[in-house]
Amino acid sequence: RDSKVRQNIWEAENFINYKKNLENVKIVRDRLKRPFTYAEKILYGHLDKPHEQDIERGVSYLKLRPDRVACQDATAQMAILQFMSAGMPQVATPTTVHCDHLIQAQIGGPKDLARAKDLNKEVYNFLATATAKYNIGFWGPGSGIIHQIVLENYAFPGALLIGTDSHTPNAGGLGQLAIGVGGADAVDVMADLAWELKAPKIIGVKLTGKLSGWTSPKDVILKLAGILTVKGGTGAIVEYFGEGVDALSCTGMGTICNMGAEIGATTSVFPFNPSMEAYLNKTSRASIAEFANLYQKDLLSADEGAEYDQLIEIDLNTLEPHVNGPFTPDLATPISKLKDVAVEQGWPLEVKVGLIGSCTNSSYEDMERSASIARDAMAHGLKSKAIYTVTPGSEQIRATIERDGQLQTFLDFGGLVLANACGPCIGQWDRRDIKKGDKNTIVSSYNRNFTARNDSNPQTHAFVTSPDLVTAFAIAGDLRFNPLTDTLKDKDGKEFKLAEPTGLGLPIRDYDPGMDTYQHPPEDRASVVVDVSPTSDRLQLLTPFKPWDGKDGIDMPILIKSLGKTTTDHISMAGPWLKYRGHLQNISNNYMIGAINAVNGEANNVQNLYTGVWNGVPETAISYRDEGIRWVVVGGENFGEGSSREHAALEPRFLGGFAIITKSFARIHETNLKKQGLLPLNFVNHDDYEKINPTDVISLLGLKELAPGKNVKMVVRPKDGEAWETELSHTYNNEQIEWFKYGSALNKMAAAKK
Ligand code: MIC
Ligand code: SF4
Repeated sequence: RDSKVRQNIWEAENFINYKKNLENVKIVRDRLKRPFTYAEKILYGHLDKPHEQDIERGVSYLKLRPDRVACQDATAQMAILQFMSAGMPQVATPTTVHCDHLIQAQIGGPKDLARAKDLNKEVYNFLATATAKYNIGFWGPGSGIIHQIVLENYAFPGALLIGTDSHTPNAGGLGQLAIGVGGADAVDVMADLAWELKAPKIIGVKLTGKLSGWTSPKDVILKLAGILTVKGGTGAIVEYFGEGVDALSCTGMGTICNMGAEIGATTSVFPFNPSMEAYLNKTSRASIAEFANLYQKDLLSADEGAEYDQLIEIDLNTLEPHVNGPFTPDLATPISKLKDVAVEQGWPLEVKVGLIGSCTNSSYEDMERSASIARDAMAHGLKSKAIYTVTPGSEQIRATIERDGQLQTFLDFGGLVLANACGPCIGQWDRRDIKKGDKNTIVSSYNRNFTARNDSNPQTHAFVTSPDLVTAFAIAGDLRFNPLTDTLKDKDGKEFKLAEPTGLGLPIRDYDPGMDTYQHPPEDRASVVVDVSPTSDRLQLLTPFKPWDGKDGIDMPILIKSLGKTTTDHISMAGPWLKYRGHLQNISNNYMIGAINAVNGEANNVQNLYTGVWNGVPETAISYRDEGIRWVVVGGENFGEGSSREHAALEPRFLGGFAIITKSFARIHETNLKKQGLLPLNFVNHDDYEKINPTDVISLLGLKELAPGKNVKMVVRPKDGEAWETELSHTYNNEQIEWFKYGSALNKMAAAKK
């Protein structure tokens, strides 16, 4: 148990710290004297100060020391720009950057990749040089999607990882606690500060029975999303256990953890088990598996009698395949009901496009199962009726399925193999089969399906489900098709039923690594020059925000009162805007353009309170800012749900916003707002949201006395009529209040260094 085992095959200097982790757990156990869940062991094992840390689930802020940081290209730009302002020679915690979000799907893998390399040259060059300079591992375009690469290379049981992407929890499939954060949080850890997380509650999900037939791991999380809804996991870690766990593949567990992001969970995790061992062995990490086995009982699983804050049981024997959507990932419909519901709801019945792969579902097992369905259809003379796209999660998966034949099957089936990248999942999709505004249905094996996400068409009804079902729908071309009960007609008009999908969890031979896409930081880093052109429209160095002037916010206009769901895709749209992720000024022109104005039910059309002029949201914000007028935003429930993109917080700060007042926030977005020096506040009384008119002005009083647990006084002054007063709550602790006072967390960090 004392051996030195490397964390991965890429970094010779980083070792696994089980011994230290276990010592920490013992310290905390002596203090709390109770059994721990697995997630708690990982958290407490990574405490900065286990002796003195306050620990109350759902209450205390934990100070943690993560093992590593991972960033994807769309968020890494801003993270690295912030890290550069911190003025450190290199990162203090092992970090990698992954190029996956900026590749647009158009005509197929190799050509799309070449096009992306050309279009994004400046950004890739910035990331390649900055990573080299600051001692960060760099996975270039074509290497694959961050979460797949992390699972294949960096994740290990018992580790704590933070990643600047909300689907970082994918690595929970390998027993790691992997948490999505904003870039500013990542910068703290890169700069050797402890990372802060509100001690999560733990939701236990007990799996019994065994999956079979058309049901797959994805259905566990689709079902759970239906039970818990998009905010049911807020402030909690979902920890799986029970005998049903052992029959799942490691990548299947990854899928379940990945989409835990859609229920707002801090992360999701499975205890170390034989499937993880098998996966580690197959991915050249047998020594880690062996080492983990030595710690399985005391560190890498829950204690007997561990208590959960909430308990849910799912019986895999009776679990049906599910299809979730449209427009929200928690609208879960079991396949047996889908036909009726779809007709009743008037969802377009023709399936136009089936998309498999993405970070959620692109394992060898997923590919093999879908290929088995495609082969069966082709044996009956059928091909895909719908457009069918395949997104391998990594170059390793692509190369392996090319070698083993599944890729050829997809091509024969009529499929289009896209680059190893996010592609249509994040709106990087040059879709041409329909016109913008046409009502239509697409079905994917992805995780998210917010309005307009994939193709910028608000009329696209996007459903998420398993790759198996996507493939079946693509063959039938109809959303009413239930492969468990319905027949298809073969080429001679004879009826037949598709055979149940089959497939190995892992390839028989070792994975084929494919092309070499990894750049290790060089020995001589001092001489590396990082270029940011002052005239670039894609990259812009950051200027520190001004500190708080010590004054209350008085009579501030409401930039927009947003109606209904306000996700990060509404606040800072992706797709075409991804190209400005390194340029704060340019990307700010998309602020809230997808949000619906409560006044007129329209997107991106708000009225300037003082001039009466109707204009876009960013334009109106800029006109307030340039007049020196601070403004607020009013919003509803789970505001900022979805992505980790901190642009959704940087933009309102850059545009002169002061406070964001909502019924509730999604975790990452709330932290991002605090870090950038905005005030995220919540209505104590949810009815106040209704009471506020967008033409009212808002005062926030007593901010000098802002303190943990103490509500903020808000006075609302309507245009005509009496002013009224109410209270807003917040989740600030003392240190975070400093971020507000300094103008941002980064300003605070810079001040501390002086
Ligand atoms: C997403 O799935 O929405 C993204 C794009 O991966 C985001 C990150 C981003 O906006 O850059 C996420 O999930 O955090
Ligand atoms: Fe990329 Fe989609 Fe995964 Fe986000 S959810 S990392 S956009 S594949």
